[in-house]
Amino acid sequence: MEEPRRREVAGEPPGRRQEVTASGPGKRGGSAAPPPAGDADQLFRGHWTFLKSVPALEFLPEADRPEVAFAGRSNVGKSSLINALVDQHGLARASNTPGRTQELNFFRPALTQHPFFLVDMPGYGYAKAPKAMVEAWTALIKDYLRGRPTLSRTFLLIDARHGIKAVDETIMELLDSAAVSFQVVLTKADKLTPLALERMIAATQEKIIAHPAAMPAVLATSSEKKRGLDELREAVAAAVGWTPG
Ligand SMILES: Nc1nc2c(ncn2[C@@H]2O[C@H](COP(=O)(O)OP(=O)(O)OP(=O)(O)O)[C@@H](O)[C@H]2O)c(=O)[nH]1
Ligand SMILES: [Mg+2]
Repeated sequence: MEEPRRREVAGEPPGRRQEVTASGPGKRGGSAAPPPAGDADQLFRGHWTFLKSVPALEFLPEADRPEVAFAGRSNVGKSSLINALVDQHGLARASNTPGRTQELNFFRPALTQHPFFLVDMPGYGYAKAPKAMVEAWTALIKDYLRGRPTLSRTFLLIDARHGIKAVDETIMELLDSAAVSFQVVLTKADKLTPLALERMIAATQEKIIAHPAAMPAVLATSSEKKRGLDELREAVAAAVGWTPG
């Protein structure tokens, strides 16, 4: 398997933002431009299965294929977005109650001509959970994001109503220093007017300029209204090195 991006950008000089972003999401492993719109559907078709829940790094599945992780504050809509992406209600457990996902959950497509994992992560920044629990989740999230060699890209979910918060900045800095490329995805876009959403996209783009590991494009999604899903599928497909054919 080709070396993941994190190794490509590790230790590069400050100008590396160009390296990370210039060739767009298709850059991983040196692959070409992203596939044409709509084609990435093929990668998500068919049944998806839950592989395992990982409470500590020692239980991670073998690092034998690329994976993309969905990270973000508690309740931002990570699990819902995974379900919408694969069009399979209830694959990842979503809930009204913050702190629903407490372990790293690995999902894989049943059609395995291009094997990869989608990883649903526990949310961070949930102040009401017991301190010890929060510390354990945070350590798991950080250790995983920093140390997983086959993590091709992290999709960092941000609630479109609230924008990037200090705790998100901390995670972005961690991803910068570990040289793990990440893409910001706004969630719950259905809660905003089109104008407010445009403004939030622009404001978010401004904020991520400072982050060398950030993909420049900010995606806007709604799991509820099934918006922005094709763009996200294309970004995932490019991140895991898939090309149509
Ligand atoms: N309006 C709206 N609500 C959404 C959307 N996506 C998720 N939600 C709601 O947001 C709540 C949290 O969704 P989850 O998918 O469980 O969020 P999560 O980030 O996985 O949460 P944790 O696992 O607790 O960190 C649920 O009540 C969802 O129904 C969306 O696109 N639009
Ligand atoms: Mg969840």
